[in-house]
Amino acid sequence: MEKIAIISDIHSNITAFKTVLDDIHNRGIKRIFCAGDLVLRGSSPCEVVDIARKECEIFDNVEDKMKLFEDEHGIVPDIVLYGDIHIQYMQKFFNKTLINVGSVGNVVENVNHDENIKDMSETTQAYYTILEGDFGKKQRSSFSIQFVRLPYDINKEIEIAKQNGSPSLENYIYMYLIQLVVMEKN
Ligand SMILES: [Mn+2]
Repeated sequence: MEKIAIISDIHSNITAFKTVLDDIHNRGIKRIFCAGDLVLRGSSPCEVVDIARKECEIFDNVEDKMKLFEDEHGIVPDIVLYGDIHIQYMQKFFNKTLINVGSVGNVVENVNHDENIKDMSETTQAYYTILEGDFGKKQRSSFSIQFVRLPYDINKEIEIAKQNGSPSLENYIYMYLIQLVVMEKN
């Protein structure tokens, strides 16, 4: 069986991106699909785009790709994956499955219901998704979905953003890498 990695919403976060790529390579996964949002905010837009073009198959127009897939294979997909909302989940709709692969560089799962817990690192990691199965087969066969979350060095990412003069830096830190602000305030 073949494994593929689906990543999305890197948002110029080079530290999170490299952490995810290292993990994918260490698992021996050869194909990486990227569902978009490579840049906007974050420290390193150019470097992220350069690396993504080398390492990933980028979905530039998902609707066209799905139409092409349906026409070529005569199959209407049972499982649809997407990014964009930065929240990783899986949901069943009757006999179909919808999966959000999560965000590499900008999770919005900054959940902390206990003020005594100042460490937000559990919900501010780099997220992506692995699929394992027999790709291209028309018959149903064994299929696995794996949600991955990786700790990465957010302090290092903020340092790079400062060095590169990223726009709206304070807002970026607060809105997108919020646990540091929470920790510093306490
Ligand atoms: Mn996004």
